[in-house]
Amino acid sequence: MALFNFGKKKREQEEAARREQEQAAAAAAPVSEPVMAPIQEETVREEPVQEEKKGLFSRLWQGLSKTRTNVSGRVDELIEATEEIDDDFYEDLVDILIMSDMGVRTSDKVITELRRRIDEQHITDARKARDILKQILKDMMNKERKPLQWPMVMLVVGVNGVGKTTTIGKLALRFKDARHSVVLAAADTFRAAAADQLEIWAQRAQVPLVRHAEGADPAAVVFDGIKKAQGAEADLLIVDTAGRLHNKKNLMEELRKISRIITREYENADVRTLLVIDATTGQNGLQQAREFSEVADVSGIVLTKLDGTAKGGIAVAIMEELGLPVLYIGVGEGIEDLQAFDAEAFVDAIF
Ligand SMILES: Nc1nc2c(ncn2[C@@H]2O[C@H](COP(=O)(O)OP(=O)(O)O)[C@@H](O)[C@H]2O)c(=O)[nH]1
Ligand SMILES: [Mg+2]
Repeated sequence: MALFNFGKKKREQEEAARREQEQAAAAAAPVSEPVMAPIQEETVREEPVQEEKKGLFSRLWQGLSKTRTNVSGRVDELIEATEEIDDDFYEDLVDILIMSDMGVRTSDKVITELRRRIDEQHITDARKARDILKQILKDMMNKERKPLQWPMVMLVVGVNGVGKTTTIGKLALRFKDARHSVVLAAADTFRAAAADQLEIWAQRAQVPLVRHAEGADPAAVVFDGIKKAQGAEADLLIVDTAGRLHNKKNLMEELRKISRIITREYENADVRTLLVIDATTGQNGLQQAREFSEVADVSGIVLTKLDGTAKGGIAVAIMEELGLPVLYIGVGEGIEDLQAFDAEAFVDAIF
């Protein structure tokens, strides 16, 4: 077993200072106030919020450009060509939504609601229909999320190649930047390359990584990860998994075993299972999500590679058809290209 530890001393000092601050804040806060960070952990950074928001939005805008051209471009054309809002208009619009991978059921639901609001408000201008459509999508995707709680274990699952390891690297950096201490566990022991790849990210993020040899028991890696996280009083342990869906029974067993270890060894930790879905796989990805949520208690979705698809409507389908929140989205291969999902910004970037 190799244990990698970077900048330990400095981190410990930072940690001690952070804990002291937290304790002081906790003492000052009313008892009923939960001492937890909001999901938008950017808020604790020191950069000017406005600047950062602009930067984040431009990355989102850039990352969703293919979907925007596909969806917004077609909607614009339709509006141009529409003299009155009639059945043809709704039919063409539903086709555009389906083509963006929103799924037939979800697209129909959106259009039914659009019809209702348009009738109710006696709207005749197709341009106004566009604004209402945007609002409906925002309402649909604006799901309540559980606030983050520390210590936390993030179990990252999903089929091969969807972007699990990359996402973990991005998450590690993100939380570290928000002054949380992070430990990574390479429980994808199926291929040695997986741990090597995670190790590169651990080095970039300057966070410790726990790994075993290829073929080792993933639960044993998780066990050591927990010990490492507890020893360092870390906020967050992120676990990379192999997630071989082709054998559902094995996967279920593996995840169960990992969960048991966490429950037994890390009682006070909040466990979140993040399912990573590759947006470029469209409806297939939706099917994967369905199958995974049958075997694992999925808390939320990370939708990756949105920059590589014109069919970002899959985000709407996932939320609507599976009732699972999209928590983060990947809009590129860079470290900054993982964003906390924001329904408002997402819809504004594709329309
Ligand atoms: N364009 C793009 N590529 C991504 C994104 N996330 C991951 N990737 C790429 O997808 C490939 C597979 O990622 P990896 O993390 O190894 O997937 P894993 O098998 O699930 O761990 C890599 O080439 C990543 O760079 C993203 O948001 N956008
Ligand atoms: Mg991997």
